[in-house]
Amino acid sequence: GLFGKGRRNMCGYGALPLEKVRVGIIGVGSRGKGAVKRLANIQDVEIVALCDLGEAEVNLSQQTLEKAGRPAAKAYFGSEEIWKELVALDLDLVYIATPWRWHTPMAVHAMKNGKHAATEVPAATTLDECWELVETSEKTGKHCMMLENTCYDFFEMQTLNMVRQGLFGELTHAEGAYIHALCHLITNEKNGYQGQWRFNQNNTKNGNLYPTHGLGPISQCMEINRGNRFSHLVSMSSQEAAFSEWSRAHGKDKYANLEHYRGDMNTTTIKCARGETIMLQHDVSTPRPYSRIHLLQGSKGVARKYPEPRIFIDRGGKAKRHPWFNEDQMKELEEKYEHPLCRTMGEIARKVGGHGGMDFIMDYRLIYCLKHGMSLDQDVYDAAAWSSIFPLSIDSVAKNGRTVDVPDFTRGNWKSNAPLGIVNVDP
Ligand code: A2G
Repeated sequence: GLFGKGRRNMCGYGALPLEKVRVGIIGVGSRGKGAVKRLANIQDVEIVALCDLGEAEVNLSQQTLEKAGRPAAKAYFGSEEIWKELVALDLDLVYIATPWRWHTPMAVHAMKNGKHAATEVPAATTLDECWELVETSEKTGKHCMMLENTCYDFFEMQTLNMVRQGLFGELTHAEGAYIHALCHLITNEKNGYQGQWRFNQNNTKNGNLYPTHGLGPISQCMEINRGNRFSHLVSMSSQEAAFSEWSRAHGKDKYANLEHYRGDMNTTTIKCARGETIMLQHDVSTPRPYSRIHLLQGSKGVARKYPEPRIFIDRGGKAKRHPWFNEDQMKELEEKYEHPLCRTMGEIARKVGGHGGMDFIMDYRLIYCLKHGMSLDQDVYDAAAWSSIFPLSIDSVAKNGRTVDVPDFTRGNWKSNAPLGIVNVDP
């Protein structure tokens, strides 16, 4: 309900149920075109309109709709402002997969025009944007979900389930990351990020520029904004080396001598109100295997996803050593604790795809919650808190690693907000 003049608590908030969810998608490039395919595979979704700067991108997604036996969507392309025409249509949801700097302006505009908003990660890149999302969602009563797909990956969902059933005891520490060698994409001037926007971000900002893939699932386990919150953080970046070396080795010397390019590895330590610590890393330069780490440590055990999923739980007894569980024990745990949503949706999710299925589970669940007038698994406070590490880490790095406070975007409601609904879903 309302908790102040024109202000609702959006945590646990359910909007009016919908029979069909009419969607407009802004941005159908490398990320958005997959969303078109996934949403076309979900019942009671109507893809009303598509928008992109490029006509070719829109046409490609029209073909996707045709292949799925869906009617053609209204098409918008050709100018930087044309997305506003899409937002003006009769829609329930605006789905945003554009470069970072557009996420907040588009989500805010959508909500102000009476639509729910779902945006790619990060939802915001400044604290002002974080607050703007929160205030707009509260004032309009429209949902604003950040599309953090990693929250719906199979091991993340299983460990969330296990955390809630107390298997790891009391959580004390977690580690997450976005470690992904992206030099080839960041320096690709033709088929990389439109106008090289990701290079421009990395060339002007030093901190954790992509905090949410690692942080989202951990935050759900630690009940951030629902009994817990981020309190403060410290952040440091290493020197830059891998990006310039890679560029030199690949004949791209113009990227090899940049003065302000982000340091390779950023490490941020976040302290939570209940006491837990979170170690969060970002590195999109170094040639090393992909990792989001996803380590959860409690008083009774530990789980860690990368390089391969491992779990250990202390079951008492006299053991002095604590070896990772073997394959049989891992299988047993999976059978017992696989998240119900993965159990029912896993097969079709793997078939439709999107990072192995998690993207589909995310979209399916978003539509399900909207249809049933339920609160979303990721609300505007999560979008704000998880994204805020972007500007806050930059701030701490610039101050030689000094402590920076994380704002309480719930304005105190984190103390009484109910736990996350996804833990006991009945899909
Ligand atoms: O690489 C992956 O697909 C990322 N997603 C995505 O966020 C983006 O950075 C992309 C490169 O453009 C995950 O790692 C889940």
